[in-house]
Amino acid sequence: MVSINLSAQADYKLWLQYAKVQNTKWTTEYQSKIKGIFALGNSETIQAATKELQLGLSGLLDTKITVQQNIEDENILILGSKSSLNEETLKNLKNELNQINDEGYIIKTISIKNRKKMIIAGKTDIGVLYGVYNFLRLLQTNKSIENLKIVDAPKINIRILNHWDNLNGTVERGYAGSSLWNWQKLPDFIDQRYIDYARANASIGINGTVLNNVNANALILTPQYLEKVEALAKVFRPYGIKVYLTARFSAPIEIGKLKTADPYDANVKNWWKEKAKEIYKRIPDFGGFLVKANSEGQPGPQNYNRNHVDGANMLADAVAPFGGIVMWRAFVYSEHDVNDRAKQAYSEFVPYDGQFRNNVIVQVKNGAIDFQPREPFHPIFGAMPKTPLMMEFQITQEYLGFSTHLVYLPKLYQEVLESDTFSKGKGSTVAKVIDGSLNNHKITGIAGVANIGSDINWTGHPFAQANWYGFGRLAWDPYLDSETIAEDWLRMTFSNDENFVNPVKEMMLQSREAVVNYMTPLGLHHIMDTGHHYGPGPWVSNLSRPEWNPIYYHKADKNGIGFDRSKTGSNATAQYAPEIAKLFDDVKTCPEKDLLWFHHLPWDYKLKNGQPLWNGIALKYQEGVDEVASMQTTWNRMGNYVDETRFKEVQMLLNIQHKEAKWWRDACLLYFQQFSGKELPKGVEKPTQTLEYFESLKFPFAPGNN
Ligand code: BDP
Repeated sequence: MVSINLSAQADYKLWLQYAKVQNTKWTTEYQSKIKGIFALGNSETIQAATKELQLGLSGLLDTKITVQQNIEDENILILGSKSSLNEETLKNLKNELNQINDEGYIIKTISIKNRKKMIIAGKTDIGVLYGVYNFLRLLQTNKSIENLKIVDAPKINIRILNHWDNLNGTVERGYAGSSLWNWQKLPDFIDQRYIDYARANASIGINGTVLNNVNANALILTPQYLEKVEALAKVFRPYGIKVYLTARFSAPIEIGKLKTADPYDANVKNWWKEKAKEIYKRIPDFGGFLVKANSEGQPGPQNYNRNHVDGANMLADAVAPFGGIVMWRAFVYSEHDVNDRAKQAYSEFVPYDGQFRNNVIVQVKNGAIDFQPREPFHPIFGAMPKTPLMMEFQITQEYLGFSTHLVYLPKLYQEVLESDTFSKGKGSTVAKVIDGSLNNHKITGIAGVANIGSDINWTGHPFAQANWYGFGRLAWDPYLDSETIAEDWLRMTFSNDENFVNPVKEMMLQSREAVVNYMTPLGLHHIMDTGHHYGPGPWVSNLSRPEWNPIYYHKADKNGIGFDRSKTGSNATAQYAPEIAKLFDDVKTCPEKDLLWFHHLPWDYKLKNGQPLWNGIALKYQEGVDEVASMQTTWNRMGNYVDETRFKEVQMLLNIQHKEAKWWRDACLLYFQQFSGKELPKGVEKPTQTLEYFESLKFPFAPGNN
């Protein structure tokens, strides 16, 4: 029978479902404590906060919540920032206000004239908005709101999405449809999606967005496009989201009619100064520029024999008068450099430590290669104490199954953030580097390469929404546990039923290790098919740049497998602090999860569990496949807790993931088996196709590959 249901809407609402609270215990408590809203102030932000509260509460409590006229009423929820609070309230909140920064908030039960009420306050209206979203989260996740006293503020200043969106509407490494930005219809047509995008971001504390691809097109900086950017900035402003753009280094030539883009040239410097002035005239709170220079063919200062410092500082000087910043990427490697690609960014950038202007922040990917299912943390994080360093995570799943595979990425992010650089002794975690606390930096930042597109559910996979959500939560507080985040997300997005939350949370937490196992176990990396990075391609060896070929990374031969980055090899281990270098360098202490990242080992090398390496690899691939099967089993039991549309979507996607996990296992094992010359160990399923078959598969139209 054909059934029509309208629950496709559910996907669209992300974690802001505001579904009716099911448990009457909570409904009773919430209804008794929230009789109405009283908003102080009338800024666009306060209006947005009030509207969101009304929307949220009316859904959660299934009753209309009114905006009160009288602040004296009992059990009302007051919203207001410092400048609009009366003296008595300010006195009451004095301690808490001292503990927060400009974006922080307080949610507190107070008594005014013996009447209890709750107040959501901040130093600024944006703080209030964040407070509202967090208050709603309490209800969405069925927490008590009795005698509240929550004091919270973000630990990182710049919490930003990087959209790799092109002006023609395609998204580089985007697997959720086309770009959200309808450049053709902007500035006059404001899609409701822009507002919902801003709401979703504000709800998790994201406060910046780079609208366009790092592989930049200079046209975005022309008046024709700046007018459109201005319109988006206006939509995002009430939600505390600043707009940033990527700056193509050769823009002065391409759109400025200059002969050069040399950062030492006075006309070039001046061109950027004027350009900055022009942008800030339209967008006074413009955030600044993100720059990919001299990387993968992008132009940069080196085209003029200048260096990254020259380039970054020139742009920094242009935006400094307006309070702008430059996020300069450290993702560089060169085909002319014969050194291990994993070492190149460090070699190039570390000598510049301390030379950048103070409105420059260097943006470093989490690992030294490129967003792999697992990478050890990037050694730069422990090596540039005098430079503010910004984390770049990838939310879009370029190397992790696109938008088809369920992989809960906050688990990966947490692993990186918790890694200890030892740069100032034990406890010098990556989180402390990027939140500025370790080296005392004022500008701090974290970027996520967005997984958002025009798909109804925004991210292609319903569970990929959790990666956007989790990135935001970790950007706000990089010390949060990914498990807590998964639980909140599930409760807000689907259901508070423990029979749903617990098993599905386990499934999410397991999913990251599963993908590592069926794609790149034991430290293997970058063996995806090249170009589009879809599926396995460990055999690829014919690309012009050696470091674009998977064989460069796994180095499998008769003698063994793995990239020797220890002292006997490329010595990349020496880029880490001595304690870590030693750990990675010695095959006996190197964590097995990173083994083949740092070592080339014989096929019969004995693993900790006693298995020879070949068996260990094969068993890991099988484990990955089995883990996906167990994810399927879990999900198949969840039909009663989820609307039919999303239930089926996830079911179909998990089926594909299972097929693709087997494809990965079979293709990689058949390929490596040519070198190991050994049988598959017991417990590993026999491949159903030949290696030739797997090698023959071609995907000329794989998405995201422009
Ligand atoms: C790689 C992507 C490529 C990006 C590049 C970057 O394959 O599309 O342009 O990184 O981050 O991961 O600049």
